[in-house]
Amino acid sequence: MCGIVGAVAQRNIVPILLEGLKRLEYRGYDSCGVAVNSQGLKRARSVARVAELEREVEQTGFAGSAGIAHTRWATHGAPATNNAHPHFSSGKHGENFIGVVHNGIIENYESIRDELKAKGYHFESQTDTEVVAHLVNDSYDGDLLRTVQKVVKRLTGAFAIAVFCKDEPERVIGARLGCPLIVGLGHGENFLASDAMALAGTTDQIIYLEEGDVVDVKREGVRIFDRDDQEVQRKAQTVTAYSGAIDLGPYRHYMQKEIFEQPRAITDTLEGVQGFVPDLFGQRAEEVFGQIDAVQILACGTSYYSGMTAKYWLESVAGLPTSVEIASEYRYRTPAVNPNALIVVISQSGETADTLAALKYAKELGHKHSIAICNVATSAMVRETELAYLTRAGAEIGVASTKAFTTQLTALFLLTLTLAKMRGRLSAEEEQQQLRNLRHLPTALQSVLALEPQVIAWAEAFARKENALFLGRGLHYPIALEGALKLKEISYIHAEAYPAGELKHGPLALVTAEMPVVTVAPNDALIEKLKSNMQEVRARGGQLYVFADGDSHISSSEGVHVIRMPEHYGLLSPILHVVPLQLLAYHTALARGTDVDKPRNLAKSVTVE
Ligand code: HGA
Repeated sequence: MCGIVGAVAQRNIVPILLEGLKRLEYRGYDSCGVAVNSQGLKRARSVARVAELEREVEQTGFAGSAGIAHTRWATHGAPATNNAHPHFSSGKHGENFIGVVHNGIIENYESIRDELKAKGYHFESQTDTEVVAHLVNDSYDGDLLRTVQKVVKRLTGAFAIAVFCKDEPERVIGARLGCPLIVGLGHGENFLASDAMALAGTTDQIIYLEEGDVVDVKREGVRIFDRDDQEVQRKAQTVTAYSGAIDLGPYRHYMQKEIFEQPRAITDTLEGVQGFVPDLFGQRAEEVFGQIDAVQILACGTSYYSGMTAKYWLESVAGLPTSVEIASEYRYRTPAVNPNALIVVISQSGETADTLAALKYAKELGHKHSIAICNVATSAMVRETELAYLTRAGAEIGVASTKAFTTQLTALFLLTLTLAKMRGRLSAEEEQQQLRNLRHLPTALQSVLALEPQVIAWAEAFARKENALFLGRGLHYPIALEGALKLKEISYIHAEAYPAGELKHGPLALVTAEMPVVTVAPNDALIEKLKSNMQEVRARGGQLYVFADGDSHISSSEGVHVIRMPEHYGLLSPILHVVPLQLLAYHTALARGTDVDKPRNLAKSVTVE
């Protein structure tokens, strides 16, 4: 989603701001802009890529030693130049007096806009952001820090902002509430960004601001104030995790690179795992796990599907009643609360706004225990849960999640077996067998990745379709859902997934010779049932594309195309079966010529509601 970069230095900071924006491109955006304070505020904005903005800036010889920059993913107002950030405010202090960039949503912007319009402020955009610029201008009392502290108390919603002022050329003020914002410390220069990745190569000394913080960024140092305006010290951390993440290596796209990184990502996620012990999840895990009698999973998108898969594991292996709910639904309803249910929040970034809000709501409702499954150690979600398991997928840049999903599944499997063991449902022998299976998983994944040429052959046919159905049963129904999501996200083909037994209750009406039906066919207890469902499709002329386990005796025939997977991998089979679906989506998108890493309308860390 939107990205913020800000800098105050002695040198020209425009290259740093633009480099920061490029590093944030992976989050997805529809427009971008940069502004500097150099004898007045100047800006350049574009609805094209950052590279285009850079060309524009080079041509105009734009330079300055304090500035702010932004990649926007529109929530209020179309992706258009006048809506791109930075937004400026002119008024009683003169032309272009205040400049603002903003991530998130100002919920009370309409009433503030009406008030400011009545005072004569002119609005150039349809964004909620512009009210912040005019409000700071209107409230300005000669000190930008004090003014921003006052202004943020009037704003409701979730936001991170960076603000600067024509009259205070060596200062940028940042503030966060509900959206991430970090400070980067340099030597005689300091920075702001929405994500440490933006500053990779500039500084690795990072301060993670806390909810309600306002920061005064100057060349000689930074001062941080909490929500009560008290000056506070926040510790800087050395953040090096991102170096190299942007290097594509031999791959054409980050998504392809990340699909092929999965064996490594799972190996890293399993590092140090010698058995299924509570300590893996935090010091208090043994005590917490001993008190729970159910599990409530909250997540969005792909993470929701990893949660759905975990439900099958948690109920059948650990014997724990498990509910899975989309976070944006849960946060607005009145659920019947079992305070002893463990809240499990799942998010790649750990900053997903809906999931964070659902976690907060669950705590307000009286849930006592929570755990985050997350890929970013410093994220809000990890800070706000009692326990955590960090996946070690490494930075995921492709908008369509791949390695984050399989490492989440790995973490959730560890959680399941740990709970099963504590509840006396895992023998020592089974524990050893499951550990062996986990350790062999990266190798098994390599043999699935070797199927890529066969998947490419299918992708040619899929690229000409506008619809596809995905079928799975049991543990692999969420995998069918994830396969359909991947295909729609990046190839824009309409894809739906159904539990195969549901076909006859409706979707069978869609099946014709034009409809490719992707079937996830592990050789598990449901295989015979699934074969009957496949017959139902064939009888209506549907074209089956089946990913069948090597030992499942499903072979190709007219209208039945089969790619043979390795032998059935038991409970961990979903982790293998999702990989060819990722490859199918990737190669279909490639054949259709879409922007694989930055699909239209989508963004990476979904930090707005
Ligand atoms: N509401 C602002 C910023 C949107 C945002 O943070 N997206 O991730 C706008 O629409 O410009």
